[in-house]
Amino acid sequence: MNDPHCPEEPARQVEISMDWGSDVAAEMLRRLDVEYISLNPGASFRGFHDSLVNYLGNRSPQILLCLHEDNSVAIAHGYAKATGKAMAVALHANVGLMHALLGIFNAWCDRAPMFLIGSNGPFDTTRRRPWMDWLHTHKDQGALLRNSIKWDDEPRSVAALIESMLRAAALSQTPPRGPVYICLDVELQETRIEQLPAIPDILRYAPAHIPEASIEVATSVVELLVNAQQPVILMGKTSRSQSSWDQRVRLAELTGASVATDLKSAAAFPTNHPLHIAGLTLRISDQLITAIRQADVVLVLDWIDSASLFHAVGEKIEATVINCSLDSYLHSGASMEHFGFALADISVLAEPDNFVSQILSELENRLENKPKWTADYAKPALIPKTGMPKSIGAPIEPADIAIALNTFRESHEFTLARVPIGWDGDTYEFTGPLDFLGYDGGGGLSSGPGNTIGAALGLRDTNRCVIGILGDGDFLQASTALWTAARYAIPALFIISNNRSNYTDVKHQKTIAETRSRPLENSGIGQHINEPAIDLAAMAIAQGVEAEGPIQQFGELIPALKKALAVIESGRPYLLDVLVQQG
Ligand SMILES: Cc1ncc(C[n+]2csc(CCOP(=O)(O)OP(=O)(O)O)c2C)c(N)n1
Ligand SMILES: [Mg+2]
Repeated sequence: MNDPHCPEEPARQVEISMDWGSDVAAEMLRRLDVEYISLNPGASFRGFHDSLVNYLGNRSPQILLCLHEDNSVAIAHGYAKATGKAMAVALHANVGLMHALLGIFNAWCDRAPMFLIGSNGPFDTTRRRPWMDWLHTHKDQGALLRNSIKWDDEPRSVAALIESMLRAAALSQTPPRGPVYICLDVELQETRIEQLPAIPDILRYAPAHIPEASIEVATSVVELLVNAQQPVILMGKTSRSQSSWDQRVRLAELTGASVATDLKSAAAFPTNHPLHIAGLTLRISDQLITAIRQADVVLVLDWIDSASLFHAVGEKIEATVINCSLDSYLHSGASMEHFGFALADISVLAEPDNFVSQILSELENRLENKPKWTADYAKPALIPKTGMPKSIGAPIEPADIAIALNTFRESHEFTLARVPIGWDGDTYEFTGPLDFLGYDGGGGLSSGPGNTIGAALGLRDTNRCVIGILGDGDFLQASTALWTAARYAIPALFIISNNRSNYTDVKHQKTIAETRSRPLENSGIGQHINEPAIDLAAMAIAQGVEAEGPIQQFGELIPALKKALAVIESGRPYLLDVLVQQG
């Protein structure tokens, strides 16, 4: 059922029967256990919208009104990151879908499950309203997004719609997961049902069991790991399950493997564990390159772009490489989110969490339950990199945000839904699977606010404070997402790491200027978001989100965070604009 904390639209007063095609689409979402549907309205799905409100009574799923379709999708993406579950998103014919495409690309690259409901038509030209119905009809709407989804359909009858939605739900949740799209023709939505086809038992259309590796493959991997002197495990995309986390820790300790994680993927291993390789970043760290050079066995668990990592090592890889991933099932060549074709002496077609679970007991047996790693768990505490203690009047460095957050971690459980591009992963430890939810998937800005809101929505019933630390450029591309957080009292904390610039691209301009011996001082032109500086707190307040900022002195940071945390703990969103130094 719906989350009782979510302020709702009026629910239906009387029982309404399933009389229209779109009622069936709404009913199916309920039976498929979809909790929320984000949308920006449009006439092309007015029938479906009516069914959500008047047939379902706006519950299970409940509508989340968004002011831009990119935000609708980013919220569903953040929700999937936090819960592993698919939310629905309704998209207006053509134009709403076009707005949504970037978010869909991000979710696709991130392999996030999502139920996209489109609309079209009327397909029959004689039934089109003048002007707009023509503009908002497309012969093959799925063609606009087919390269960024697992499957799409445009069913032509209620019976076909039922089957289509069953298939969509199962496919979206079958690993490798991803968005699916069902387009509802206006005529189908607005058809009065003469005789309702039987809706089958959903449980009889279950997603497929996740495949395991064969016994031969599992045994050969165990053999390699038992005999390895210096194994390395690359822990990439994993689930948010605590038991799978514990199994990964056990795997590392049993085998004595050094473990790498990176900021593209959600937290996969305790970064404060002595076996974790330092240098946590979005990019390829020097520490990781060194570890691969010294390794004799490398176990790759769904690591994003391992081919580039091996290229960066720059010499023949001596280690035996085991690559465990199901991702190749989705590789079509349409886009390049499959990255380079990665080295693999043994390629294991299994989901990494499953595979770790599969080999663990055999490993325990072979090693007689004696972990190769025996050191104490405790690792020296983080050394702040910004020269603490600082004077209270000192300007704020980007890393100070992490350092300030650390001071609250004994009393609060944080989920970082997002961190900015330049985040220094060695300033803030991840100690559990919900501590960090990874990056945007497709490198498309405007995802940060929505991802943060979706994660806060998905984790609302837990005791976690959900925080998105966002670049100002990312935030400004999607700032109207905040209204949805205010409207539905979603307790997300947005901390803007505000350098008043698209600073990542300033660095690119500097690189080009250096190569071309051109003036370095011009590298900020067309990049800085300044003169006039934008009042980000005012943008939040205008949408009903409490806010403070810009704060610019180190001494303001901790008191401001304290206030921010009190607000989100009382169930309301908050924005803190932190003016940080560029660099
Ligand atoms: C939709 C989209 N437009 C443009 C870019 C190119 N781009 C990558 S990083 C960046 C700057 C982002 O600025 P901000 O979020 O403030 O982070 P900063 O680099 O300043 O830390 C831009 C414009 C992109 N990745 N996505
Ligand atoms: Mg910036």
